[in-house]
This record gives sequence, C-alpha cells and structure tokens, in this order.
Amino acid sequence: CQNRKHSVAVLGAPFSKGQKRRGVEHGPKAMRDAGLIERLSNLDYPVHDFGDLSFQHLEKDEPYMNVHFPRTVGCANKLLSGAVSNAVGGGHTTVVLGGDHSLAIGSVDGHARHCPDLCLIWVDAHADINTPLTSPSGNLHGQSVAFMLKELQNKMPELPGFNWMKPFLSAKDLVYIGLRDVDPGEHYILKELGVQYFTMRDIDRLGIQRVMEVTFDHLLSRKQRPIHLSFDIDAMDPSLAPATGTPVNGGLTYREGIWITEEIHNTGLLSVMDLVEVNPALGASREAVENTASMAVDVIASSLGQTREGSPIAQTQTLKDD
Ligand code: 6HN
Ligand code: MN
Ligand code: MN
Ligand code: MN
Repeated sequence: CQNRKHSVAVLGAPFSKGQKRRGVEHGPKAMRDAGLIERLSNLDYPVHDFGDLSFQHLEKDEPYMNVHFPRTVGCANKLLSGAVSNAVGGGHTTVVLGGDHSLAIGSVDGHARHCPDLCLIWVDAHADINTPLTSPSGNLHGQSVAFMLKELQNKMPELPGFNWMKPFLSAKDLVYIGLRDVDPGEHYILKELGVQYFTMRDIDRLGIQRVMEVTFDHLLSRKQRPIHLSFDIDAMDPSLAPATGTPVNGGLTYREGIWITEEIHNTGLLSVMDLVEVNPALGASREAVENTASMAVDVIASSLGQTREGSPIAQTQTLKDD
C-alpha cells in the first residue's frame, strides 16, 4: 500500500438495496452526466474510468430479523470489495460512486485488504453505526460502520450474505464530521466506544478549520497512513444537495464541505473515497437533481486536488512564449 499515487480510478457502484427508496442506483450516471470525468481529467494525473459494476439481483432475499435485503447487500459488497482492492493494488487513488451508503462496507473492506493501517473519515448527517438490533429502519445503509468495527464484533448477529468479511477497523481510527441526526442506539455506541466525532454544533463552535486540525491530529499524529474518505452527500445542507434519500436541515455550507476536502487532499494521504446517496429520482425538479450532482462532482474534484486558487499547469506554455 504505497502512498504516492499517480492515477485515479473511478468505479461506479449503482446499488440501492441498503435502503428502500428507488433511484439511488442512478447516482453514478448523474455524477458522470454532471461532467465528473472531464473535471478530473483537468487535474494533473491520468483518470481510468472502470465503468459501473453489475450487481447480482437475488430473487429470494427475505428479511433477517428486521434487516432488509441482507443477502443482496452482502453479495454486492463482496464484489465491490474485490474491485476496490484491485484498483488500490493497481496503484490508483480510487473513487467509488454510489449508490447507497451500505456500499461503504465493501469499499472500506477492499481498501483495508491492501492497506490494513488505513483510517476512516466519515462525512455524513448520520453516523450509520446502528447494529441490526438497534436499527429503527432495518436499512443497511444506516449500519455500514457497525460491520467494520472490531469493538462491535460480539454485538453483531451473523447476517446471511456477510460471512465473507470480518471486522477490520478500530474505533480510534474513525472520525465523523457533520452529524446531526443520530439514533439513540448509535449515540450509546459512539459514547461507549469513545469515537471522535464532530456534530454540526461542534462545527458551529470550533469552526471547520479547527475541526480538520483535530481530525488529523487524532488520526495522523502518531503515523502517516492512508485515508479512506466516505462522503455522504446528505452531509451537505439540503439547499445544496436536495436529491438524496434522508436529507436533514442544518448541514454543511458549500465552503465548509470544500474546506474539508481541500484539507484532506493537502495531506497527500487520500487513498480511496466514496461519494454516496445522490438520488436523481428524489429531486423536486431537474435543477434540484443537477445541483446535487454538481455538488457531488465539486466534492470529488476538490478531494483530488482541484483548488480555488487555480493551477499553473494548463496555461504555463502560452504565457511563457513571449
Ligand atoms: N445514510 N439512522 C437512520 C437509519 O435508518 O439507521 C438513517 C440512516 C441514513 C443512512 O444516510 O447513509
Ligand atoms: Mn450515510
Ligand atoms: Mn446520511
Ligand atoms: Mn495534487
């Protein structure tokens, strides 16, 4: 798992069975239509678009306890884990386009297979750390982190579809940013495990600059290690990203969102990122969908090095020839 990457891989994960609303499987297309690949091509490394994965449709997938589509979600994540592991192994900084947030299970798992010392930054309105027993909805996109954490191993029932994976992450290697809708069971787990998190209230109090300093201090002060960024578009304020399944008022401003991603880029340690929960079927208008997709593209481009002060590379030749 080497840190210096010279190319970007884009993997579409058109997957929606981690929740019950239709449309989030069209997220990858919406982000591509918003010019994602062109934007990344303007940065200073080659971009390989590996297209979209095709996930198996399982006919019989009865709920297990109150958890919906366990085999379908487990099977899709197994496939995604292999794909992410290959992309990281190929030396690419990897971008996974969702799809719902349950796909982070496979994405982070595949990343961890290559980079066992990775750390995870989860930018989201939600903590997605319910277990099948605490989940109020039974939706697996609200449980992704619980599958990863070693500390929760004995709190997790054995779910059909998930026997290919084992928890691989310690609670101290995880930081949340943007929380504002946390279920009671999730709050208990966050406190019990001593997870570092920053709610929107913490951002109001400290400012986003200080939040990022403390985040990197927590994750990177002992050693430099690969970063996995899992970015749920619902972290952004719904005025900026309305087309998403579980919007919550009072989210990140455009400048806070971009500050987070610029700072992550500036560490030079970003190894894999997910951009999830863009749902083109849920926009109230065509404009609402386009704004959401365009916000997502800005988040990705900024994570990969697009700056607000411009870059000298493209224009240098014309200006020097005088
Ligand atoms: N997401 N906490 C709620 C649940 O159903 O467990 C909402 C989860 C939202 C998940 O936005 O990725
Ligand atoms: Mn989420
Ligand atoms: Mn969310
Ligand atoms: Mn750069």
